[in-house]
Amino acid sequence: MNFRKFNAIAAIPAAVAGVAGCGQTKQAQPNIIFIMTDDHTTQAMSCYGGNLVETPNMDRLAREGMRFDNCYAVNALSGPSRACILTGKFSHVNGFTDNACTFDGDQQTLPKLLQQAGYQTAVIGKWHLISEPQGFDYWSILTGQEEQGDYYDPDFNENGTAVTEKGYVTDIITDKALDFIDHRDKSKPFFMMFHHKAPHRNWMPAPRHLGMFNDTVFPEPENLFDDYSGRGRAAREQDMNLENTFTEDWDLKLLTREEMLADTTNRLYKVYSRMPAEVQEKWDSVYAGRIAEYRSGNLKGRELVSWKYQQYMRDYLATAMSVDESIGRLLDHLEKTGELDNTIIVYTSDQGFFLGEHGWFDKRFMYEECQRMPLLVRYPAVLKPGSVSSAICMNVDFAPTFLDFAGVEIPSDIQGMSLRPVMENAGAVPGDWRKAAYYHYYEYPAEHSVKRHYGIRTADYKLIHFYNDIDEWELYDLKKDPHEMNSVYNDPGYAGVQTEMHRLLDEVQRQYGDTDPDETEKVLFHGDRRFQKRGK
Ligand code: SGN
Ligand code: CA
Repeated sequence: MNFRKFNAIAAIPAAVAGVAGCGQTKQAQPNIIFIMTDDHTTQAMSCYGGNLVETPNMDRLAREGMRFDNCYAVNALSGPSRACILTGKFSHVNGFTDNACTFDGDQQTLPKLLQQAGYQTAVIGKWHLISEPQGFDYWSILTGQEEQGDYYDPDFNENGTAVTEKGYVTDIITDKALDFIDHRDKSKPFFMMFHHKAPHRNWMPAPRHLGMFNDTVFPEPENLFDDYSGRGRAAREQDMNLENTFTEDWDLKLLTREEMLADTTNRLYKVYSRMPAEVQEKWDSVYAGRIAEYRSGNLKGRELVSWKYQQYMRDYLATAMSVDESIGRLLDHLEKTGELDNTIIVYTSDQGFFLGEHGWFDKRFMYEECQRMPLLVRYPAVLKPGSVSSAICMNVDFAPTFLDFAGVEIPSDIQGMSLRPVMENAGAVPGDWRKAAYYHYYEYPAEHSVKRHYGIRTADYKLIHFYNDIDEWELYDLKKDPHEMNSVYNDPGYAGVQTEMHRLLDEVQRQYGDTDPDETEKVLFHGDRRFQKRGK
């Protein structure tokens, strides 16, 4: 590790170090560690009641802090979610509507504002916004595979210099984060964005976790065999299902070493070849049984989908183990260095994910499993341990929340709102709190074929409009139909609810300035770069 980079940091923001906001002293500014994983979802966390796996370190954050049960992505895709978090603004305002965009780093962002207020700032891990980070004193971001990065021996851009690190991505990102904490300028508070790649597709576990769930049979979601009869064309015409979309090589890893060596252009080989020989050996032995089982030819129809679901869960959940361990390492480290209680520690993911619900993997839809983001916050100075909040929150709220705690005036053009009143109130929802989360997804036509849509989610209902390619509305009664199996749009029994949800949607779109989605689409839609290249 090159410590000179941290020494260089100390010199940079000296000119602004005294500019603590709102007359607060610098000592009053807490450190902020924002841990964000990629595609981790609440169903895979025991503290959210998930029945798949234990996540002891995430559970510790929930036990010692606050769990938010209604935090939503406003555009459930990586780049867009990250841009919303950095700016506190919706996609149509920050300009990053889909993964083929390039982030306009010249705009106002959270790290720039915190830096101006005397914070030392860093981003480590997945960035995915194409343009070089601005507002960070230190960055070490994943490069390669269109910035998704690699699981093994990943490449980084470290303050403008290309470096390849040996080892497993989650461990390396954690090492870098702990290193930053140790070697930072200790005269300042710090803001660190600590962004994991795991557990993103194609779900490659750390060597120590390879095969750990091979003998585990996971419970299936009750709607694994959804026939989409209760919904419209968007659900039927997606391309993100285990039955047809899930690939034998990339997703299921059903290639022997010999087969991979015979076709070194295969994507699985490309990532396999990054692993050291002893890990490749372990990989070969772990996947041999799976390959043999598949090739026995006995798996067909529903049984085959169930089997794919088991393999998917084995890889996804084993990959996510490294993230839980990373949180454990971070908490231990902060405890040892005496920084644990004066640091706001946030755990979230760029969006949720489908773990077989509706027969799907991936995200993008405004349905519960992926619209909902995990959000855990530990900060004992303010938060009641073990508290839970049902306040409707969005990822655009993170920036104003951190600014608020840092004593920085929240710029009036930021669209999210500070969660501080909820946090200070043991999670209780203030009387004047917002009634709906807004959503707008743009990336279509593109990989996974999820049609563009917008909508709102309130405590009890969800209204969605698929407005492009088709013109279909869906309405869900979330109390009666939590798995969103039957749209009740145009059901006379819901006429009043429907009218009220339309009124609220209009109001929210006016409030956020997203009144003409068709126009936004013409101006901002970029399509999916890889999809265009493939010409699919
Ligand atoms: C890759 C994945 C997709 C995934 C996108 C976006 N395909 O393209 O399955 O939806 O990333 O994910 S893969 O064949 O390369 O694995 S995001 O989280 O970065 O938005
Ligand atoms: Ca993601």
